[in-house]
Amino acid sequence: VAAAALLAACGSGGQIGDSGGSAPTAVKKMVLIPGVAAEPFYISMECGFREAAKAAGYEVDVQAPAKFDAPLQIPIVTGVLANKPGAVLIAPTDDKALAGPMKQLKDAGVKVVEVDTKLQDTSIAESSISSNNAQGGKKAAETLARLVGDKQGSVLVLNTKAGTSTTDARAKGFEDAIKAFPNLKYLGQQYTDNEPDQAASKVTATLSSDPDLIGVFATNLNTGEGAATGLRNAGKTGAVNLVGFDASPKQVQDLQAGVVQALIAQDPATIGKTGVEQAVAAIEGKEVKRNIETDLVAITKTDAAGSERYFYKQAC
Ligand code: T6T
Repeated sequence: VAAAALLAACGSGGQIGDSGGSAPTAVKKMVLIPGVAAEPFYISMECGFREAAKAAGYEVDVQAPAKFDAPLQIPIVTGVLANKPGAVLIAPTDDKALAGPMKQLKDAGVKVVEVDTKLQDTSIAESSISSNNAQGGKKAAETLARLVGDKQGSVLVLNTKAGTSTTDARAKGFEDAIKAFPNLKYLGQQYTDNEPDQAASKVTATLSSDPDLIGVFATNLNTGEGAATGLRNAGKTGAVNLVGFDASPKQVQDLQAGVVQALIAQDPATIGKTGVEQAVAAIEGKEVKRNIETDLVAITKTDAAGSERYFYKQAC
C-alpha cells in the first residue's frame, strides 16, 4: 500500500524512491493492455513485450479483457491509472470509446503507446506501432484473385466489430483492391462481433444466398477460424478460397490441411518489443517515433515452410 501510494504521488516516469531511508530503489513499471486475453496474436505480442521490458529493467504487468470489448477494457485502463506506471502499452478495442480513459492516463503523466489498434484521436499516444493494415487488405485481395484465376464468382468479407481500427482498415484495403478484378463480384462485408460462431454461420448463410461464392476474406483470427468451420460444415473446403488474416496455430493447421488457402500474417512479437522501446524513449525524454509499421507477409501452403517465424504462439 505504501509503495502504491508513493508511486501514485511521484509524477511521471514511474520511478519511486524507497521509503525505508536506505539507498533509494528505482521501480520502473510498464503495463500492457491487450485487446483480449488468451489469444495467440496478443500472447505473441506479450512475449515480445516481456522480453524487451525485462532487458530494459522494467517490472511488467499484463491485464487483458476477457472479450474484445470496450466496456470490459475501459475499467482496466482506469484501474491501471491508480498505480501510475511509467508507461502503458494498449491495443484500444474501439477507436473512439477508449479515448477518454487513455487521455486520463496521459493527463496523469503516464506515457501511452498504441500497439496494433489505435484511436482516431492522434493526440493521446506518444507512438503507434502496427502492421500496415490497409496494405494487408490489399495483399489479401490480390492473393485471393491470384488463387481464383480466371474463374467468375462472388467474394465476401467477414469483419469483426465496427470501430476496430485494424480490421476496418483491412476491409477497406480489400474493398479498394478487389475492384481491379472484374471476374470477382464483391458482396460487401458482414460483421461477426469477433465471434467464430457468427463467422461460421455467416459463411453458410452466404453459400445459400450466393451459391457462386468463390472467395472469403476473413479480417482476423476469430473470423478466419470461424469461416473455416463454416466451410467445413457446408462441405465446401477447397471449393471456396479462404484468405485469412493472422497465423494462429489453428489457422496454420487449416492452411496445411487445405481448408485455408492463404494467411496474411503479422509480426506481433515485434509490435510488443517496439512498443517497449518507444515507451522507454518517451519516459527518458528521448526521441520517439510517432508511427511505426511492422512486417506483414502472405503465406500459402507451398511457402509455409520458411515462414515459421510469423506463426503465432500459445505461450512464450
Ligand atoms: O488481428 C489481430 C489484431 O491485429 C486485431 O486488431 C484484432 O484481432 C487480432 O487480435 C486477431 O484476433
